[in-house]
Amino acid sequence: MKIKVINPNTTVSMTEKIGAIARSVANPGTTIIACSPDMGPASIEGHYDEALSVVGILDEIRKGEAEGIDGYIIACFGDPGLLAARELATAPVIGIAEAAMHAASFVATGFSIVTTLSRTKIIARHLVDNYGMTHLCRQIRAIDLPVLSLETDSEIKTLILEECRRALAEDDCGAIILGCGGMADLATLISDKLGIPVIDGVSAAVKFTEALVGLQLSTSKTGDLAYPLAKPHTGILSTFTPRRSPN
Ligand code: 2AL
Repeated sequence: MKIKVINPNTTVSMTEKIGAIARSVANPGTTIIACSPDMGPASIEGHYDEALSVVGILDEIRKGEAEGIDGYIIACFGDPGLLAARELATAPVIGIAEAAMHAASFVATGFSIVTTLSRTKIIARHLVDNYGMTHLCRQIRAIDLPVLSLETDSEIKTLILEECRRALAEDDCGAIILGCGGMADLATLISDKLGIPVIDGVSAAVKFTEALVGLQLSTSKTGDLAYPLAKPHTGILSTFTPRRSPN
């Protein structure tokens, strides 16, 4: 099966890291295609970045549907454009935040999230509430460093580890979720050091996508996830007019 892992930011080193982690957990018969959109922000750290990233994500989904992709992963912790992507796709689409929270709910009765900048905590909080995970989320923590410092700052691993250690000591949580696609390579290291399940949403999303494809479950085209209605789009969105007819 072919899984397209879309890093919604345009930072190539992060896309490569996310792709490598996805491949390391994928089944032998799974091909991981990791990409970032042609257009979009270099990192996603707020509502504005999220909104601008969605058009590029939808472009990758549209191309993927023509390429025979079996499942998609949106590899940014805000799960930007998730429901819009599901409208465009027949194949399942999974966001890394929802995958991580669901995985955590299987192995613990409470989790904390450790993310990047404090301003992104509200995005995680909205997702926790939307996904019905409020009763499980003990705390949302931030290391207060920008996303791209994950690519450049060698000290950042220690900061994340220390924040996870504080979560374990103070939050009464049984699992920790890493709140950024760029932290995908840190879960095993931190889990080994702290002796607690540490969940990277990219890995969880790969395994959930494989499960859904294995179960022959595709995105429902009944109701609100039906293909978008055909109508003209103007300006720089003129190529985004849906080509498929709605059901
Ligand atoms: C993210 C993420 O996962 N990738 C990105 O560019 N921004 N979200 C976050 N809270 O760090």
